[in-house]
Amino acid sequence: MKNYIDISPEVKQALETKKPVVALESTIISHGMPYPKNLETAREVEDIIRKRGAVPATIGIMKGRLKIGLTEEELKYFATEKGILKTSRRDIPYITANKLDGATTVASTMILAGMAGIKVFVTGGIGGVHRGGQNTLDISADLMEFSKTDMAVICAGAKSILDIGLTLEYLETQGVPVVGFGTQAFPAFYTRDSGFSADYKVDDVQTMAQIMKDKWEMNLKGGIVIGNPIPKEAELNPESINDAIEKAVNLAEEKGIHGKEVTPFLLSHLKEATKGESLRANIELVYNNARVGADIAIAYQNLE
Ligand code: PSU
Ligand code: MN
Repeated sequence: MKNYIDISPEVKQALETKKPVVALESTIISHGMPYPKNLETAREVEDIIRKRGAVPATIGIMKGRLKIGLTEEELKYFATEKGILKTSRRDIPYITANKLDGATTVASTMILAGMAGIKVFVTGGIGGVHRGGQNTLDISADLMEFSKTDMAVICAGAKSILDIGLTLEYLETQGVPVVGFGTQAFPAFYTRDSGFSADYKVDDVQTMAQIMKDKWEMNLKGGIVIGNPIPKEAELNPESINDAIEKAVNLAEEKGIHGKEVTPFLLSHLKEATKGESLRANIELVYNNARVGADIAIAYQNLE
């Protein structure tokens, strides 16, 4: 495995000295946000994590090498370079074999972070069952990954571009705990309450860390979805954002957009439709997840 992985000096030292490390994905940089906001956000997220006392490890694939921890220059590369492939589990071996660049999704970031021994991962939102997924079988590989890879994933829930009810059903079937951090409601990314309930409400990072430790010590394999709602002051108006989402989903269907293009199309369309409001909300919720994720990583490391 070592033959494939490059761990940055900062992350390597942290892992060796048992400091808390927080993984970050690169699809959100290359395919989730436009330049230069993507780069600013990626840097700021890393800084937030460092300031709280943990070490960030942004993950991606460069020229076929699995990178755990990116330099400033490498972050910029992911933020600006065209032709970086959106990489989920299925794509990894093709990309390494052909020495290509890949931005990692939630699924593939979980895999690569897991290879490096990281247990906590901060993102914006997870993929899920797309609307109409019972017919199209468009179910993000993120969900399957939660049944396979041991990782606590702090997110702001799942966007209502998805069918959140079916997403939660799928996670239940796969045996994946879905926790609301400080809330019983499963959050809906731009808004604090999806109308669906998380399995459990957990109010503090110590309890969260104990759940992680117990799950993995008992060899109950897999990930944990930690839904951390967007801060109140950054939340979008549920009616207007859901209306915009409805229109975006219909447009994607009309245009025949499918497969891995769907999520990036919807995100960029929503940004236009909301005059940038959706992007602002997206950035704020990621910062909020970085704060909570760093604290969970620290609490977990203290238990170990
Ligand atoms: N949610 C966001 N921004 C993103 C994504 C999700 O708010 O950029 C990305 C994540 O990388 C996630 C992926 O893993 O979209 C899911 O894509 P798909 O539905 O094609 O599996
Ligand atoms: Mn899909």
